[in-house]
Amino acid sequence: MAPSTPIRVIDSHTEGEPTRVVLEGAPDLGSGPAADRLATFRSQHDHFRSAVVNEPRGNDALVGALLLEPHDPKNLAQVIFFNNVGVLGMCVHGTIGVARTLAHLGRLPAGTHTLETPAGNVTIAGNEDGSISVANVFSFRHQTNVAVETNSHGTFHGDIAWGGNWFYLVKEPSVELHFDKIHELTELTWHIRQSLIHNGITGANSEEIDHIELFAAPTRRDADSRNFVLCPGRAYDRSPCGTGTSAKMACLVADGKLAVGETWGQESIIGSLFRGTFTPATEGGIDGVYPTVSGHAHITAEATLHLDPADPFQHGFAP
Ligand code: PYC
Repeated sequence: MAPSTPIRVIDSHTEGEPTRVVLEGAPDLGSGPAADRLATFRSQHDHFRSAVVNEPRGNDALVGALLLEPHDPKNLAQVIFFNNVGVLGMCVHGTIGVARTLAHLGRLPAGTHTLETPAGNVTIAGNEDGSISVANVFSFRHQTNVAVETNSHGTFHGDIAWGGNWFYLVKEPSVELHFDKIHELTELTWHIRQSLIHNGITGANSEEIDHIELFAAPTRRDADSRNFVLCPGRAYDRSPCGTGTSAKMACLVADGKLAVGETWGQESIIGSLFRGTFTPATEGGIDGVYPTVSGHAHITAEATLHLDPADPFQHGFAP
């Protein structure tokens, strides 16, 4: 049987969290805005998503990124992110991975460049220390001190905030934020997420809160906080999660705990670091911030994926 179109990819990791950028072989999604292409990808090409990021070619933590022609030619590119269970409106670690991939290909001229994402346009820039900065979408706190009762772990209190994805930011985690506790942290945050759904607790416009973020004191001297972030498909973020760092900064600013000109150092559960700064803003009557998040990414592989029609697992599998 003839194999399908080869899929050319470049893999990288950003502060430990992997990204797979699809350069060639993606389905034709037209030339519209990112939100329209995302809708087409989600409704018509889910098998492609699964083939690229799920086993046997990928893993639960892997985030895929389709690198597409921009809708507006003044932008550098359009990017559609996806993971082991679906699509993502925005992903900061993935954007840093895309920027590192473009630089590796010699396709990132000096200066700042705009990328179109389904959550809005973001700006990327390379820094002298080798890190990459992402000026993220408008981020804001939606609700504060929301209680959620779990059957298994008691009641938690947290803020609901948007940083390009919806987050529930827990104030008092009952499990120590230590790498040895990954299993317990995953169980805990999964229960919190299910309890949010069960109790009808959502982001704005009834949107599902699909990221849960816990905080504790940092172990690094250059960080202000350490986090654990559960992603939608039950994988934990190896990086400090850039959309989660954006949501956190929006909450800190709303509480008067982070001032203009200050840098927020967010450490991940594996000990890697994002640095965040912000510009205050008001959009649609909502006070929030435009966060900029910086981190390092490294290329790990260049590959061609093959989907063999005779392979019963050609489109991947996930639990
Ligand atoms: O860095 O924004 C992020 C992110 C979202 C999900 C995984 N990483």
